[in-house]
Amino acid sequence: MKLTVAEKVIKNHIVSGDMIEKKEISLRIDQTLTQDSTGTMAYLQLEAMGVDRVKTKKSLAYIDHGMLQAGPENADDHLFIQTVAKKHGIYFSKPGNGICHQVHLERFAVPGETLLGSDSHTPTAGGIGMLAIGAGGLDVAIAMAGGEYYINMPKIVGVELKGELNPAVSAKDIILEVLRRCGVKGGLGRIFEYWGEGVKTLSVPERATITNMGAELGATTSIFPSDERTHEFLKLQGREKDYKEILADEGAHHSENIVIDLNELVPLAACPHSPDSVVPVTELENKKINQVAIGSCTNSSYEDLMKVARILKGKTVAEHVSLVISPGSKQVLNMLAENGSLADLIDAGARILESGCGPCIGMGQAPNTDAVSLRTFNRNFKGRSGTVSANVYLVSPEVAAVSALAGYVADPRNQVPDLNIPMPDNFLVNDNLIIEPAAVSEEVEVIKGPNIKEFPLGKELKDNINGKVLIKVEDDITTDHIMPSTAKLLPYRSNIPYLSDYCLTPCDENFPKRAKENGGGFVVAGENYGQGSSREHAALVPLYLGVRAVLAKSFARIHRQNLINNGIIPLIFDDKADYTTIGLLDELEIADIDEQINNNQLTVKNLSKNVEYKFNIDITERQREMLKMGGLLNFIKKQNRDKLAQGVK
Ligand code: MIC
Ligand code: SF4
Repeated sequence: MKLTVAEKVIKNHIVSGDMIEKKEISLRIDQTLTQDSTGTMAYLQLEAMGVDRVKTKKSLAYIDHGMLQAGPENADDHLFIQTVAKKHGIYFSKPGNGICHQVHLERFAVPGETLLGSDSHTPTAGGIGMLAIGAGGLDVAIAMAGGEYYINMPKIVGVELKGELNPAVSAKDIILEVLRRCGVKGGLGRIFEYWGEGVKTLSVPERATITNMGAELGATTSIFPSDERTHEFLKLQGREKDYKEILADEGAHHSENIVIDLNELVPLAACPHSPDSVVPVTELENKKINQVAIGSCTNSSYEDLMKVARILKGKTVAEHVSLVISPGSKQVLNMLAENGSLADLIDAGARILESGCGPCIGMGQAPNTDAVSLRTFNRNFKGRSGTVSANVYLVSPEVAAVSALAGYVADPRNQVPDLNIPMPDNFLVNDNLIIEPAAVSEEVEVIKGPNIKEFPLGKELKDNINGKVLIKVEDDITTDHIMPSTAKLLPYRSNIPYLSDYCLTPCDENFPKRAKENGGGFVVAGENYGQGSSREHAALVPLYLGVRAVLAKSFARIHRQNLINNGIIPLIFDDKADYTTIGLLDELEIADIDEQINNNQLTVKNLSKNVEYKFNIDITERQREMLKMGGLLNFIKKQNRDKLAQGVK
């Protein structure tokens, strides 16, 4: 059988199931990564599983999100993660070392291996030919413990790249074009595999920009082949030994096909407030801007920032524009410092931030009221910048830089210097901010500051569930709506009770109060509920508030799994028209749940309106068991107890 790159990696890692579209398979995981804002929960869960040392080839704990440190909370989280990592055999990347995805690509990602990360942009490593998937913290904890990762075999979408990009058109424009065509729900249940003559024209960091933002399609992951460009990148990183060629077999089959002629692409921008609201930059030309932010795991590589430095060199940022730049990693920042480009950026008036997520997740640099902010990031959901009234446009570094100078949205074609940035002779390698795990676990004390609180555990499913509709929301509700992550809230990622007062408040500020007064109940939602991040908090916090089921037209992949992992039932309307008839505070009942759930079909009675709705749940046998037991952790504990009991016999 002729295989694609993704299929080859899957085939090498498959533990159970067959590679048949939509059928459940489980994969052996070689590497894991966590970052601090999801990591605290993942490590509390690892501890709860009673695991001594991780069983993966390599596991990393990065600190890159909560770095504002306006109080002790973030630093307490960092200390917890540092000590828990040291104890359990996990490498720790200190704050300042860079954004997890950028550092992982540079220093750890290996073609042909599997990576599971508690961050939705984990597919960045697909740029190097790794099968890299984003998941909730609990799934990552299980992978660290040596468990497999379960998915339904995705469809493989072949994205053929023809030709070559024109000057000042960039990798960001390729992924914006894919988003323009497929939309934020278009990737569900799919892997986007890039192939064709255009692939070799793209460097590994450019490929990583594309696989990174493939997360915005809702895709399982995206992947490039591992070829001579991959070889070149790994060699310059001093990691030639990690190289392995992985090419698709000639004539390998893709279930769906997309063709992009790179020669015809133009600079694009995603308009507020969705990454798929894509238009040519020319349509926005001369729009006055207030802020430009360059960085994030999408566009903060050495190559990206060198282009920006070339554009800014000898010029000055427009009077009314604030330009902030957050380099993706210590390696990138250090190389810019060494070759003088950092001086060019500073000289032009850029505000240089430390290497981390920074403004991408609202950690500082919130723009002014009603601002127009141009960002090289991957998400422009309303309010994510920290300013609810701001309008955020997602663009390439080239567009961002020329616009920062002009003070207006500008087209970089024909007005910029030569942007052909050759690969450096060598990347500057210094892993002194990577802390190795302890040889003897017992010697390490795990330090838990007062901000580290217990997390809620789901309960066994009762046969009948009653409750009120606590909120009704529309399509495309993101996890940033469900559990906002501004500078004020991110420090409380290990404190579920505190976060509970902010759950779903961007949609309805009375939701937490209503949920508490009614002792929990139901959430009703439109299409693609839970799109965006992998944050498990978007399930854990509703669980804490007593949410038992979410009734939606459809769900985003990671969030749906997070709901199941935490014992919340994700129900899908059989007839989408029923959505309109359910009202806020309607009393709902699901009876005989145990039996109904076995049939994958559930009837929900609306006692207030005296009508019945049909839902399907479309879960696997394993997920069904999990829901019955109140979530994945209970399920794993039971499995362990069973194994122990068998051993005792
Ligand atoms: C994001 O970009 O939304 C985040 C913040 O990196 C999240 C993780 C989180 O919420 O902690 C993600 O992408 O999964
Ligand atoms: Fe960090 Fe932003 Fe990337 Fe999320 S998308 S990992 S917040 S840089």
